[in-house]
Amino acid sequence: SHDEFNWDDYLAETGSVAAPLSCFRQSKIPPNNEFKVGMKLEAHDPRNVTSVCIATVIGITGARLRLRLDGSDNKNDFWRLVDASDIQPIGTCEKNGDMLQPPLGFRMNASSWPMFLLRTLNGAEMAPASFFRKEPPKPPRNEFKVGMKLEAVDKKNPYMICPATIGDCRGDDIFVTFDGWRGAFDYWCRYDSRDIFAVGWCGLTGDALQSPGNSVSLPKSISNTPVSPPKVIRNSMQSQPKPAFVPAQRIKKRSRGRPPGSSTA
Ligand code: MLZ
Repeated sequence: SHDEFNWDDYLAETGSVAAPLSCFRQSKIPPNNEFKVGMKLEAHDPRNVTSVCIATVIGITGARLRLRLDGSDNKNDFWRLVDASDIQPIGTCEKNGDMLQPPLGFRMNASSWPMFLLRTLNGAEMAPASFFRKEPPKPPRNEFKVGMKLEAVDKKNPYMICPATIGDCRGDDIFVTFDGWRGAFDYWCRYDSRDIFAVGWCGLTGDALQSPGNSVSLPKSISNTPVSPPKVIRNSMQSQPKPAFVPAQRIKKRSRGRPPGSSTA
């Protein structure tokens, strides 16, 4: 439609550059997603990564799967690329001599796990091994630079992939800032995170790339004066007007977060 977000226009209007493909731990061409809703697979429990659990595909979005651990509630869904290293066909765990574990917060008595496991797998449609793709290798080093644009998973709303800018780089860590959201969703992650993608990724996978937010940060010197209070315009996602194309990080000296594990001393 006429007000759809367009990277070419946005990069031109903001005078910015896209982070090169070689920066990302992603395949250059997004992997095909052949999974179907209802299929079962093995997944490491995101809240207890040493446990391998049974998961069901609850939804499909681009090259990602929305997963729910069998025996868990519906409040802890997680999203994984079809080439994620922590999902595998059913039977892999046993082949490795390991045991399938109940998810953290298993909704039944632990003693009922063996029977639950039998029942959940009985007659289940298992995702074939050919649907799982090999995880791409990590780029040898962090090649991101401050100001580069990318598409990134909003970790607070992990079904969303949004336009973002590299706000800072420290060693192997990068600060992902979301355009037009005044820092509310920003996070540090490693340069080889599977949650960040090159500009154009969503266009290739068919994912709905969100539009930038429309919040504009004014410089402190202006926003602190009584005549111009800090302007925060936040519309609902349903009715986002065309973004102002003023990346906050260009006009505001940001108070940056710290990379994980860094000391303030
Ligand atoms: N409903 C939320 C969505 C924000 C998504 C931001 N992504 C960077 C809100 O409007 O706050």
